[in-house]
Amino acid sequence: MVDAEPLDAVVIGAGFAGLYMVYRLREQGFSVQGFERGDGVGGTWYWNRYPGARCDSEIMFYSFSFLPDLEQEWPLTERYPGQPDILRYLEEVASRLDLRKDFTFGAEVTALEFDEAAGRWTLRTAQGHQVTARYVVTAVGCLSTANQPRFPGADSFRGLTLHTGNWPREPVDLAAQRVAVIGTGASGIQAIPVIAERAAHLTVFQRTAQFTIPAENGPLDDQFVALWKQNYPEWRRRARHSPAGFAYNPSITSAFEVSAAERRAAFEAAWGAGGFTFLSGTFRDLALDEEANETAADFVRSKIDEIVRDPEVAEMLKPRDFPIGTKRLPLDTNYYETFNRPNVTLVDLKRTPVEEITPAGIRTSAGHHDLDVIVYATGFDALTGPLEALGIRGRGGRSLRDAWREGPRTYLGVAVPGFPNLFTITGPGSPSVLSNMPVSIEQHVEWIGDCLAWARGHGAKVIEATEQAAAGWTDHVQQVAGHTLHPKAASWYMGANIPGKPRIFLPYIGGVGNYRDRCAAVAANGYEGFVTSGEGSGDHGARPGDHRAA
Ligand code: N01
Repeated sequence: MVDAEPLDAVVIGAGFAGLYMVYRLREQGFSVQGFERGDGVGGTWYWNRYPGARCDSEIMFYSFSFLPDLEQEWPLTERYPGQPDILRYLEEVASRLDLRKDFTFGAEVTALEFDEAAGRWTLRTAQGHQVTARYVVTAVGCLSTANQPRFPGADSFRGLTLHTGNWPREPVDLAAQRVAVIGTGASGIQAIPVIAERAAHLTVFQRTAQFTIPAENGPLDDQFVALWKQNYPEWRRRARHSPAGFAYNPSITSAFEVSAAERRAAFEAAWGAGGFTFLSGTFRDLALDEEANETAADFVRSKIDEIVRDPEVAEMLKPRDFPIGTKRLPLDTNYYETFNRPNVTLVDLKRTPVEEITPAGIRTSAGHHDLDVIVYATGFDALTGPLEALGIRGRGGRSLRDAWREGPRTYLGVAVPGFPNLFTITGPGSPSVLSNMPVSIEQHVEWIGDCLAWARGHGAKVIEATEQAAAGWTDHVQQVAGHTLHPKAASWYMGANIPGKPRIFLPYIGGVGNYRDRCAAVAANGYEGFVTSGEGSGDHGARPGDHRAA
């Protein structure tokens, strides 16, 4: 399966990002081929099929803006779309744009090597494909490499072992099963209430209690949908220039500008309304000031007391280790309520850690739990994991893993010095996971498409971010994060969930709108921070002392 004719570009991944990138490049007249390890399109929504999987972005914002017909035709059924709906949406996009013919499915990229003399990449897959291309664009998602803890004895378990991020395509029947869920992040919090309704017994193994806010999911009113669709262009415009890719106005009031009673009323109203506006829509300083943050955290803890009948269980569920919002705030449907069910047990792993997994279940320091199914809801090696797994080798054969040993260094989260002609959609150092993903993905795809067209127009064989630009951007990403409470949490944003991973704040928290302006300015200044080389490029932007092979 060796492709002799070099391509202009390869795109890795067939989720929101990969589908749009392939379409965009094809429309721009580039020869492009997509590679996807799954057997179909969908990306995140292909792999995360666990019970209760649903998007925490409201459906009105969770779609492409560049398909106005589909935007009008697609039914906006419930407030938060479920995994099957989103997968159907992406399948429809792929059909309408005739994209499947441009992808190779079931193809896991294991090596990407840059040939400095030719200025091209060679891509290889585990299934034996090999192609060369001028450009590589990664569209591998930020949360696609599962974090699978290795407990002693794990392989001896005789029952079924599952991971939320890699759920089987065929239905899993949990009825009458004794199920364990390990992990209480956004995935566990979505899955636990649904599994509890199906399973004979559910044991939740919690290491760190998490804050969660009601989603208040439900059907959308016809009139609301009609009005929304009428005004779609304006909603989209606002989302693009907002802090997080939603068209809502953040609060401008400090938590301490109001009385304690008014504060409580504001939290109560936001809790009742459901969704992320609990933080951004109530008070402006919750992400910045510890005391202000504590007022919101206290409110959620008081809600746990109201909801959970057993005071001992309520106490175990109360988060106390980190400021609210510094680990991604999950949205839930009946999460705390689930612990009132007679068939649900909560185990605090900090008090009674897992000692081993046995053929029949899990043994903690307090005793053995007999189980038929173990569900790992233990998250991902976020942002860097999916990129490092591609086996990327840039200039001098240096691996990306090695280049990022101290943490990722990127320019705008989209390019990496030493890895020319490689572009990363929603890479580390971009708003990515702190934003509504389709908004950030569209911005990156369009920016990368324009950049490649510009490079082609300038006859460049190679375009590469400079060390200086990447160092400046990486510092800026850390500085902005340092103004918030985020670095205080041992979160996956900080790489803290993966043993040995450097502690560095991975996404860019400066806001989607600001980031977009910054990227636009870089483009307007002739792709400032990049150097090009090759026939006809006039070694555009090359700095003195820059002796790179063309
Ligand atoms: O993963 P997580 P997730 N032993 O890393 C625990 C997105 N998402 O899949 O906190 C025992 O948040 C870990 O404990 P601790 C969203 O961005 C989006 O839930 O590290 N426990 C934690 O409780 C989200 O943030 C949607 O102490 C272990 C849990 O496992 C991101 O995906 C829906 C452990 C992991 O939580 C990741 O969420 C779902 C161990 N060895 C997810 N290792 C949407 O709405 C880890 N844990 C679109």
